[in-house]
Amino acid sequence: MGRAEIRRFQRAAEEAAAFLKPRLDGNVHIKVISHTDADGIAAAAILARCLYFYNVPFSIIFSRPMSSDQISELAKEDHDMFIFVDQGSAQIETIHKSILSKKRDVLVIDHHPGEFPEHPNLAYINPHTCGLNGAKDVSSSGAVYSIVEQLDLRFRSLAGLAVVGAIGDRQEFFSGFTGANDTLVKRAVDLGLLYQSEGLRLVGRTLSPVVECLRSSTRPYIVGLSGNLAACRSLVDTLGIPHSSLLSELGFEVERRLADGIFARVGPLATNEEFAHTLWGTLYAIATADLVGPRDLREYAALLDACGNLQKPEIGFAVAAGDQVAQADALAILSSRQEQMLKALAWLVKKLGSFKLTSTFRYLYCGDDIDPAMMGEALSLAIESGLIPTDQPVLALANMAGGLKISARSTPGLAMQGIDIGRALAKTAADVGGYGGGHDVAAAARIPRERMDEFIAKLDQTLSGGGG
Ligand SMILES: [Mn+2]
Repeated sequence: MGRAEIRRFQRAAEEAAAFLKPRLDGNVHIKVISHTDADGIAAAAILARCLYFYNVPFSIIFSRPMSSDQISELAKEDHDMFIFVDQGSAQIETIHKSILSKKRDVLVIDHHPGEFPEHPNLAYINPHTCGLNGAKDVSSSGAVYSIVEQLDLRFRSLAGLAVVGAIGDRQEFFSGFTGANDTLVKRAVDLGLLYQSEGLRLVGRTLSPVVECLRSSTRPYIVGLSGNLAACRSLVDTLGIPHSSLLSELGFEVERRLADGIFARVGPLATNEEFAHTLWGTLYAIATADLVGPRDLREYAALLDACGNLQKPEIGFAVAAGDQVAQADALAILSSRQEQMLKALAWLVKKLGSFKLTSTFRYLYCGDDIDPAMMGEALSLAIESGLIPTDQPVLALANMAGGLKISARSTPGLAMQGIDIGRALAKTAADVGGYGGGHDVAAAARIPRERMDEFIAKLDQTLSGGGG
């Protein structure tokens, strides 16, 4: 992966912009369909800022990737153009049948794999057609940004949101960004739109007093401090840090001392690479007044993610689109999401000894003790906090209405060894009368509850027979 792929992606953005531009004259009514997660919300906000600027009549809806039925319903609505964001590539057949067949225009701005047919009313941008990896190199917010930047340089001030989406989709790695994300971040820093520094990467560093910032931390979850106000107070007191200060105001030296204090507190975890990199590293802050919302990009991503997860994507969208008034609501949503996650992680920490080990993966049966909708994220956070070893894929299983929900997490390192947890889960779930799928490092499935033991045995077989 190198310059040639980035240039191809750039050209795809130019072509998509050329398709979009004549349709921004105010006479084309546009329907935007985006995804209910941080990336989808950030991407929709970048697009909306562009559409507002040109006075384009438009409406937006947030949804999980739409089913065929939903797209057929959508096609009955009277719009001249449909823009699918953070979805659409995998649904192109239905889009073809129900929208393109009516000679309506479609633009697909996505980073998921799919199909890319030619059609006079269709344009798309997708890293997969450019030799880039859609799971790592760029997300849909970066793709939208690449298009609007072609239309007018003023939209460059939205670069921070493009990176927020990438962070939301976990496209920032310990070594930094890759592909189109890397290019985008470096340029935004050069242009003075983003400020890059080093420090404690805690959500809340620019939002809440330091004691509260530590207490509410779920990324990483700091055993002994997260959820424990008294312990956080005592640590901060020991270091002589005023309770009311923001982490972002402490200055590098004090922040470093606090980090050392945290490392001293967590014992053996201090030498855990996942934990260390999740706690301390590169920070990106928005350096332009054109964006409303938290200054720190990781905080911004957490805010949008919380709004999506608590079924209030429109609140996060309002903030990202520039609505100052929506900010208080969004922050309240972020804090209730953090409290939920603190509880889920506290429970998981108590259960660390209950994980079972097969020859190829680790798993925990959670029964009714955890909300299945939070289980996948709780697993990701526990891994990033160094609580669960990642020498093998990790699964959690929980009861849900009508069956068993399974969340699985793996690592890029295991994926490089050929382990594709998404494929393995899809195959094994189907074998026991369920369904599932996802990426090589994150996947989910649903199966009949009574076939759990069979599923575990079959998945072990699948994974030992060549990695799915
Ligand atoms: Mn995405």
